Amino acid sequence: MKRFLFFLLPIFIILTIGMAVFGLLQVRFEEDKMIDDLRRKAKAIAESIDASSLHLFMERDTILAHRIVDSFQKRERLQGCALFDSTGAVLAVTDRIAESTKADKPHHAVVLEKGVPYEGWTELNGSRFFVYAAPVIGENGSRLGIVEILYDTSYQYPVLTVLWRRLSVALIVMLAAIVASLFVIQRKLFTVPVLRLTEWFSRFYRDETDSMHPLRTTGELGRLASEVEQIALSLRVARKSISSKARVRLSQEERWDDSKLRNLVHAKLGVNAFFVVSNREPYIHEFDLSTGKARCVRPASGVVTAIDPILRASGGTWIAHGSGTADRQFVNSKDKLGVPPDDNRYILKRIWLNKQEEDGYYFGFSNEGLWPWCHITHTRPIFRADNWNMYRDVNRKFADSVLDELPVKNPYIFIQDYHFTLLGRMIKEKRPDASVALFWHIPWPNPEIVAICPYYAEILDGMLGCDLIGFHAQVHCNNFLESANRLLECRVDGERFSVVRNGKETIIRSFPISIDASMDKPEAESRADVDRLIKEFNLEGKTIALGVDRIDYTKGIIERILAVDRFLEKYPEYRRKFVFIQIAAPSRTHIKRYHDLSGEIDELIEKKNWKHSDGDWKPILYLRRHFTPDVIHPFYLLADLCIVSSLHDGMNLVAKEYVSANRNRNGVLLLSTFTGAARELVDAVPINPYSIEEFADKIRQAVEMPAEEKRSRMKSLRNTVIEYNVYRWAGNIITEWTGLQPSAPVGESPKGA
Ligand code: ADQ
Repeated sequence: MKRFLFFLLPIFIILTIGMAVFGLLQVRFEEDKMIDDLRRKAKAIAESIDASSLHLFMERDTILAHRIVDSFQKRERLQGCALFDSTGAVLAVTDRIAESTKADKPHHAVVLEKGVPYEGWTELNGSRFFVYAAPVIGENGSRLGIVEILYDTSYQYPVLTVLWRRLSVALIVMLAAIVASLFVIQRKLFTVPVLRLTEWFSRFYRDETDSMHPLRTTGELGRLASEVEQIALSLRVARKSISSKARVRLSQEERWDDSKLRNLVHAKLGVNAFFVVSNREPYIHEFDLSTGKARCVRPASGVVTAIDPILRASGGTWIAHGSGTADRQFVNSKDKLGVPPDDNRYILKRIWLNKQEEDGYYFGFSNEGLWPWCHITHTRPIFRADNWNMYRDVNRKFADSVLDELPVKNPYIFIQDYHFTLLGRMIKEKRPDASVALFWHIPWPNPEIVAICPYYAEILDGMLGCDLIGFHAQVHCNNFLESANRLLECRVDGERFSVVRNGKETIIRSFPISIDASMDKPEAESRADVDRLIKEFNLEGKTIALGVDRIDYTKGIIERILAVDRFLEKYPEYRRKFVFIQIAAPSRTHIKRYHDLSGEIDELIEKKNWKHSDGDWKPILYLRRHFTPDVIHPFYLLADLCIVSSLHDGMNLVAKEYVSANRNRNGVLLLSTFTGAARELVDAVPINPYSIEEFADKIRQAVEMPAEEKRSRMKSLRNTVIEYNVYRWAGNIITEWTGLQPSAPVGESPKGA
């Protein structure tokens, strides 16, 4: 509509001005015609007096003069008539204009002197009159007097008003007709073909064009449409042939890598669309506070670390909250952009949340409620009703956005994490044919803990809208099956490892997540960075321990510092010889518990450094900021030991990143037994972060471990991480998932038991 107005407005203004000028000229012409008519009439009267009554002026016969002027009294629209002698004195005047003769009449002198008639306007009793004054000329050319005639022109006003009104109506009707026909013409020529083309494009994007007739449009747009159809056709053919070639290649490849995953995705998903939904986006555009310029950062998030390589390999669309301060500057009209920014491999669609939504759904319900609910760290979960309502609304918002993107046939939607427990059900309600999987990146608690959440029934029901739910560890699957069995009206199938509710089956499986071990730069390339770090932080000859975490109470950062402190107390021979580097990314800082934790860590490090420091040596180096993976990598190479001391962790990818980076196999991994990773990385040195004494001894054991033992442990750890990499993880999920038939619920509302 805006565009139509933009197109129409200038035409409308030009036509209006043109028509108004035409109307004015027309009225003016009519007015001139009427005046001309009066002029002719006045002239005729003046001439008739002139011809018949010369002697009247010569002899100043006022009786005759009165008789003559009286005889004109009844003429149509004639207001009056007056006769003047050659000195300008009145000879006779009709009653109605007697007053006018008293006024000065400068034009009389001109009429008498030049002997030519005068015409003009005069005011009398508040009205305007047309004046015609003609000289009476004797036979010898002498000026005998003046005949002056006044016409009433008031009748012209209503006549002109009626004319003006009729003209206006005619002009408005004409204008409306022109605008209406322009509207119809531009719609037919422009809007309708463009709308059809747009609709066709969006259907093609959603794979809905197969059943449609070809796009028949003539003219320039028709040619464009036909070109688009050709491109669409070749794209479809290319996708199908990629899919069949991929099937052949898949059987030939051994180790899981990006190309094997790509082949699997093409073979199994084929031409079907693949969507990932998560809260955290994989690429965030932020304004740099120092330069004011926008820059793109990858968040410190295990979910992003794991899923980004998969989408790079498979392509598809990732839908996530656009949380960066500069995010809006980089999206197209549909809030999408190609990522990675310098090598577009897949589409990122950003969803905008306002402050209330972010507070209620993300900080409130997800991170003050669900996060501590699922982690056994003795931090009390907080479930606020208004947060829950916002959480539900935001899940609905994401569902609508996902549904907008889905093609007509067989879409696959891969939901990430605890932020979207209701999303699977919401998508399935509208699109039962869609295949939906949820991966739960954190632990799942036992039924006693599940039951403390006032909304557990809706949460379980929402999750059971999915076809497949994945956890990192079998113990989390078992907890989930038991929770469903004990708390919900459903049937748990112990053989198939599934939950059946309202006739719909959800498969529950464990898929231990991992990393892309091939991403690391060769050690030789990073040597310069390592040397730079040694110099910058004065680390020459020191034993380096490393921690890399988001600042989160589940990661056991406090316990790690206490263990380092105890280690130095117990084994003082390591003073000046040992440095612990803690890299920590601020996280969820709006939440009080996180804010307090950050302060607590600052204070504790300060205290311990003060306690142990000696000359230019201090035991703890604290780097509290967000780093890119490229910057973290040399720290992994530098570290003689990496400490992962989570109090509870779904998996923990830092452990795997350290192992992957450790190509020369001289590092040691200390790994909390409460991480998912500890189940796979059995050659790590196990630690219980709650036992500070034992933890300190494990640090010593790691520092003093013989080189041969280090090598053999690390070799075995590396084999596990390289073999069970993130591509295998994704491959296993996709294989399991695509083997399922998407099933729809029979459709009752959730009911807690
Ligand atoms: P997270 O709790 O986010 O993930 P984790 O698995 O440890 O944790 O991964 C953290 C990621 O952030 C790593 O890739 C790490 O390199 C990076 N990182 C840490 N500190 C950083 C910093 N200062 N700057 C930049 N990057 C930093 C959740 C679960 C985990 C699970 C993952 C994946 O809590 O248990 O392993 O999802 O499923």
